[in-house]
Amino acid sequence: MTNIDSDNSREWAAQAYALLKKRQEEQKQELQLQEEQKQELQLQEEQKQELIAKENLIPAKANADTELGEFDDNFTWSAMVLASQGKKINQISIDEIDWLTKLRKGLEETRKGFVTELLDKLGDDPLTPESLDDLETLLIRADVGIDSTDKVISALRKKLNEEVVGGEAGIKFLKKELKLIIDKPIINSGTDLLVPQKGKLNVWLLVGVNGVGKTTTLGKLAYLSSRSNFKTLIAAADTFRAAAVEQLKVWGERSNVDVISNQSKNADPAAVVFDAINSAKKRNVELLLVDTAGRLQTKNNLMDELAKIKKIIDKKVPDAIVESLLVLDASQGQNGLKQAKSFAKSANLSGAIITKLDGTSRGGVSLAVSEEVNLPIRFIGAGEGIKDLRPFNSYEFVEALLADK
Ligand SMILES: Nc1nc2c(ncn2[C@@H]2O[C@H](COP(=O)(O)OP(=O)(O)OP(=O)(O)O)[C@@H](O)[C@H]2O)c(=O)[nH]1
Ligand SMILES: [Mg+2]
Repeated sequence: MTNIDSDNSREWAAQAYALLKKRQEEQKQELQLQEEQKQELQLQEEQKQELIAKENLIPAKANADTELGEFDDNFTWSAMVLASQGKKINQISIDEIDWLTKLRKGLEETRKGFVTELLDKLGDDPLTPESLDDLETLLIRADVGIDSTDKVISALRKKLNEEVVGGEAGIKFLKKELKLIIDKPIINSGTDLLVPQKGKLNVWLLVGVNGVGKTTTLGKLAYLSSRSNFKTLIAAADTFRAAAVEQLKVWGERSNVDVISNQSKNADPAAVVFDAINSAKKRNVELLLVDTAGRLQTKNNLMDELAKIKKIIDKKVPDAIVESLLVLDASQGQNGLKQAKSFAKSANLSGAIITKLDGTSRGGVSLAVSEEVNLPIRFIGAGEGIKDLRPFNSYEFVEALLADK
């Protein structure tokens, strides 16, 4: 682990675990109490035969839907990553631990492909020009991309010419270089974290080829957004695929967000967006999430359609804050990178969302997207569940990518 002494960190993690355990016990007790009160009330209701809906009297459920897992290596690693970012013990949540554990597990395949081999090769010995050649091959194999790999290897070579670099220091330096690559487009964009601006209409278009995870990602974003108290609305502008609207409605229900759609066959996507903007204005919506088609008759159609949607937005709400987010499936590796390049040329993108980081060995493609397409990564998805998407954090990503177990 970086920055912190490992004995202290274990102790820190153990304290954090104990605290979360206590919190969870308290939540459970609270739930139990609620349950008992509920039962008692129910009884009274039955006795009095009054028609009072019990949900009006008792909150539906306490917020304890994520279970604290074991105090294991995953917990310790996740807690240490949070600690080294300056988090205090009483500031961490089970959700954060849960996500970091997922991220680390998700990147396991990518890591196996290169870190494990790299660590085996490096051992505790200082880096040599030969080990750099090995590293180069491993980075390319992990889909990091030629440009990013060149950058990292040249930086390491330069360092090696100046001083002796031990194995551990080499990994530390590698992490720093990889983080620099990912951070560059984020810094250039002027925004660390993509968050809707309060009190304004923000429109986020989710674009990308078919099957990459646009609709699923939109569902997860709707959940994140409504849970963070942004007034949220969904526009079902993928009118090409038959089941797209139904799929979105399910996500809308899960996250308690309305979906604006047009059921008629071959409805015009731009017209759906038109209706959605009208609704958004009426309801003072802060975030309008727009699902778009991944496949039309031809690729040109797809780009034309996106251009049309953008034109409608610019015309109807010129001061809305518009984000065009390219959704990329990490498991597609270099193919995904090609798609990103072709979309970037015609679709005027402002960011990327990387999905399906769980179970792929190609998580390295995130670096290629940053370096070669110059897009800030805004969110990452590592699973099909509603909570399996998080704002992108380059430190956590690189730590998970190079975690040493
Ligand atoms: N394992 C995993 N599966 C995911 C993730 N994101 C999406 N999927 C799955 O990928 C499949 C395609 O997802 P969709 O959201 O329908 O993709 P889409 O881009 O909207 O597809 P089209 O509408 O056909 O263009 C679904 O089975 C999702 O459950 C992820 O982060 N991890
Ligand atoms: Mg879809």
